[in-house]
Amino acid sequence: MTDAPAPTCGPSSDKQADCARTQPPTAMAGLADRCETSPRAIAVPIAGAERPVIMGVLNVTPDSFSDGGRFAASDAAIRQGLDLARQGAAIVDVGGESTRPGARRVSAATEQRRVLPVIEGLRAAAADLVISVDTMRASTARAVVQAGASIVNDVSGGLADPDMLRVVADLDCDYICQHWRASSDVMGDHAGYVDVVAEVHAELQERLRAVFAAGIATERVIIDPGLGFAKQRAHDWALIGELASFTALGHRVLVGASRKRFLAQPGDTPVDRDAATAAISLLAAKAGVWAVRVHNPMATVQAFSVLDCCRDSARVLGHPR
Ligand code: PMM
Repeated sequence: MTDAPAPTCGPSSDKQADCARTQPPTAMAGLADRCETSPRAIAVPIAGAERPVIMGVLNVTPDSFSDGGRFAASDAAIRQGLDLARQGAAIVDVGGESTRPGARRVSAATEQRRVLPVIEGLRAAAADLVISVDTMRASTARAVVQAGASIVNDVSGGLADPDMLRVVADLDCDYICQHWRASSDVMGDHAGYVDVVAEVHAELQERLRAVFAAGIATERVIIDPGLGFAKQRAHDWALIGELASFTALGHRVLVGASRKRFLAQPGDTPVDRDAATAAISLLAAKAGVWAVRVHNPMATVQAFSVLDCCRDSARVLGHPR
């Protein structure tokens, strides 16, 4: 875990996170009810934190693979964003363009028409909530940061828009640089690797050189191996097994496994994958990952509570884990 700075807004106190952190496993049912029901303040990603920050997924799209269409209307999306925060998300990641396999790009105008009212609504309802925006466009990045977002989540790592890195450097906001090879409609054609872990490392390092050359500060950067992006199932699992090699690079690391196809069981639907997602969140915690991006924060909060209780018990017994 690096000395990770907080996103640039809001206070560091977080009563709900403290509440979640201190619940024993037997008390986990109804955890959210016992925590404050108001939207959460920022859970600052602190150095040496023992559990990752939770980023809740809010897709304001008609076609995302898991929640596509459910939150396409702004008021429903704002309600869902606040609910993600109540469940335990310290960050809400708003997306206006689907990146599911096969998805086609939408125009900048469409993307911004979807996300801006939601960011404004969330900002008005929860002044301290950290808002991230999932966009590959510099113009959208500029508009959303002006509207109150603190993090630009660029799944293309600056490859989709030649202006992105310069604009992010200018905005001086946090930047998620994800491993990416090609846009979603053709990424399946680019999912060939000899050594996926080595190649994702090398390609991310190349992106980081471009990120720093553009003037983005090191402490602003969060890296992401890009599970499901130009990856086959076996590639995703190989990356999961080597998460610690990414955290060893010294940057904050974000992992987005939630409900993805590599977690699928025969005959399931994406919402059936929340338990598997929570299990990945635990592996991510063990690897020192900074944040996990999930659709169901409560499942991951419960998984983290198990980990906390395990650690607390080990400390009491004098065998810290
Ligand atoms: N996955 C999706 C979208 N955005 N952003 C980051 N940083 N990492 C991811 O793994 C990621 C992402 C696709 O999943 P969704 O359709 O459920 O949002």
